[in-house]
Amino acid sequence: MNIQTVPSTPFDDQKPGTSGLRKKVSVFQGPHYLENFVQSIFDIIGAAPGSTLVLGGDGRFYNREAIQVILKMAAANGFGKVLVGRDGILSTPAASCVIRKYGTFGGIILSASHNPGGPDGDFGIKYNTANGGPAPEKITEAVFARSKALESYRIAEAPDVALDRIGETALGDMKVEVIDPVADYADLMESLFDFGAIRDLIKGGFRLRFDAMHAVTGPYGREILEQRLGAPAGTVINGEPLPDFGQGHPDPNLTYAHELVEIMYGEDAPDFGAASDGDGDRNMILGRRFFVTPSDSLAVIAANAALAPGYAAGLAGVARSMPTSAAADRVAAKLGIPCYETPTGWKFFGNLMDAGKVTLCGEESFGTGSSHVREKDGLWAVLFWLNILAKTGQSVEDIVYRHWAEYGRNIYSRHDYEGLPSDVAAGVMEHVASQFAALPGQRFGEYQVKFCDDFSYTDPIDGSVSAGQGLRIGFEDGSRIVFRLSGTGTEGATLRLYLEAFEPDPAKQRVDAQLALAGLIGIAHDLSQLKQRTGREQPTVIT
Ligand code: G16
Repeated sequence: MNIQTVPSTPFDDQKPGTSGLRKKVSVFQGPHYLENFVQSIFDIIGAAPGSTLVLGGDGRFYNREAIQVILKMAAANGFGKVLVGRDGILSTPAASCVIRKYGTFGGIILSASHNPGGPDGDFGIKYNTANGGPAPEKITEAVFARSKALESYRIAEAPDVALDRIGETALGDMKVEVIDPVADYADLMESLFDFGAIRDLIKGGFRLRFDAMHAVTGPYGREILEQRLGAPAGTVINGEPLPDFGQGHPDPNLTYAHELVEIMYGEDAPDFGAASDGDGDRNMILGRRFFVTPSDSLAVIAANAALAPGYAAGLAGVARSMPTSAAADRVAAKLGIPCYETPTGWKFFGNLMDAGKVTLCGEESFGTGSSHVREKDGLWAVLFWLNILAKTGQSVEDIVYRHWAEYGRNIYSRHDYEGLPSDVAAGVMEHVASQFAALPGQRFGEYQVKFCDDFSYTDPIDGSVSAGQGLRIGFEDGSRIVFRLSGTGTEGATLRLYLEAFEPDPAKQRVDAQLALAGLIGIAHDLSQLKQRTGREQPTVIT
């Protein structure tokens, strides 16, 4: 096999964000762009010759081409074997599962998550370490530094590898094993949940819909829900993965998963609805005409974890990202287990899970998961809910209402302002932060400011510090306003405004979140001059 060393020039914009490097497809298609980043990863991770790598993606446009390039570069960089999902497909949690199950050196996942795909859409790439989780910041920062100095990359001269059939082929000295992308993951799910009870629930007439949004979870949903759990054909909608996601926006929220939302809020709605995103790690849970916030979903799962066989022994602890509501904290307090507050980004949970400090993790950004893998996991959350529904016999709505009555309700919402000019978004953040010295003690209507800060996290395991993680304004009654800039967009800046209030009285809990939070929304707008500075009257998305 002929290995070429191709001269290249460094790029200065290959800084991984919240979850890997995400750019427009056209940027990745530019000469040497993908190759440089992949070589930077290989240079930094220092895999011993003969190591095994996992490779797969969410099937979006450019997935197939990128897989062939990475296979040839892996061969040229001394890997002994690559496990690749058939047709280049692996959902993010399935990739994490495969890395762990086969003890590989790590894996490369091709995805821009919930961002739209297609020739004009987004593409992304990230590296996961041997624990199955996203590389921590010390690795992503080293990769970025390397990318700014890289002057050549290595690639094998070889024909493309056929990826449509399971089995092993050779690429020079390296083996390429094409694996079933679904089987290992589906087996893991079956080991964690009471499939018998869920099967009986469905047999008894319980109706559900799962919207795969033309993204990666279609084949996973069909195998698990329709084949193994016996849900009728058609339970999985939009189940055919398409390179452009059917021109949709594969983000499971009330705005973008509108087909499912119409079904669940329509006549004769099913009992349960759920959706997942581009790469299968996010989830949205719906009851009949009822939306479960991701923060509540984490809390409900934590409170009912013992109902699932894989968690019957109890939870070591829970963790949530800072902007996620404190609903899970209340459950943890009652269970007498620790609750950790981390910056946004699943990579921050890895150390806690590896050290056995937490079992469940969750984020307001429609992410829930556990130590079964090291990624958030959309279908896992769906199955956890089905397990809870099967064991309690209650509806989604009843489970949440009872939960609020017991623990109190953390009323929660996130307002996103997408595609802002970066300087405008930065100006809003600076303006808010500039008031921090004067705010504590000030009263705004019924709310009195208790503290404000720019969230900083010291990892309790390795002592690493991550500063500048979001502006928090906390009030005496436990309510909160948070301003944060997204780290996953590819165009301009997205400003996120997170709002949270607490209502302990069951008689006042069944209120519309936007109405209940109106006072806090007003304060947030006054403090940030959001409308004046952005010219936006409304958020782009409210979740
Ligand atoms: C990624 C991260 C999550 C994070 C989310 C939103 O999810 O893995 O941890 O919460 O982005 O991040 P941001 O608020 O910075 O946009 P995904 O599903 O996009 O990989």
